[in-house]
Amino acid sequence: MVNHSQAEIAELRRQGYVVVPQFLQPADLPALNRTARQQLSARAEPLEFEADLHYPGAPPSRAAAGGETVRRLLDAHGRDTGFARVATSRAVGDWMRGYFDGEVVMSRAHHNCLMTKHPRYGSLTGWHRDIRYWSFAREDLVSVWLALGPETVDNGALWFVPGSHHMEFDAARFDAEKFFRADRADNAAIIDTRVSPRLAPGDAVFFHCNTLHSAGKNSSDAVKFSLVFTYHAAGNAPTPGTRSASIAEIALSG
Ligand SMILES: O=C(O)CCC(=O)C(=O)O
Repeated sequence: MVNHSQAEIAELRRQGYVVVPQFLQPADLPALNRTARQQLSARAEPLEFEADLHYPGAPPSRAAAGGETVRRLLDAHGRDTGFARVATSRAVGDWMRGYFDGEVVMSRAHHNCLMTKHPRYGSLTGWHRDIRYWSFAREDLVSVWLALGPETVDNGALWFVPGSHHMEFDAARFDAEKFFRADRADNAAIIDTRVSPRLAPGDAVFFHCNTLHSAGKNSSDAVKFSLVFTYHAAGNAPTPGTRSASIAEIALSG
């Protein structure tokens, strides 16, 4: 019989992403949600603001209406022991060791955050590959996105292009910020194949660093909260001198 996570890993290899329903323990969800809301209302540092990224729909500056809207509560691992427990849990470690076929390390150089998407001032995120955030010997990192509440097209859920992690594109297909140019007909044909999986509270989506993805605006009246962490094989080193190598990584014990 195929073990559950082996089938999920095969799906990730094929599609570039896979949804794992009820990956978080239901008993852990209330505390994770409580902490998420407490930390957001305390505006506990370090924070990233929508206004600083200038994505479509974001307030133009910190001084503008909605300018103090938080996008990411950074360093989720460092900010709360409950978040850290999830990031380094046996369930995540086993899944990632299964994918990488060996020892696994968590990067703290990007993601490692509590992602929020606010009604009204939350921006939409254009099509991109997360590898733009990192520099590693091999482009082989996997993120886990953990929904603390429901995620649908209406509240700004992720969209993915299935199979796009296997596609090869020259640099002209991306803009200066490494967003995949939706204004090109060849790119638009690829984007047309997008899907947005609905996530229930506690569901996870695992996705490869080369999978094209985007996310819409939140047109509901509630903030959406998700925990996001990224992993790579212990033998896949960050490039010295880059942001990826700038902060000590966390080895996941087996
Ligand atoms: O929730 C979003 O707007 C998308 C976030 C995303 O794709 C990313 O951080 O790489």
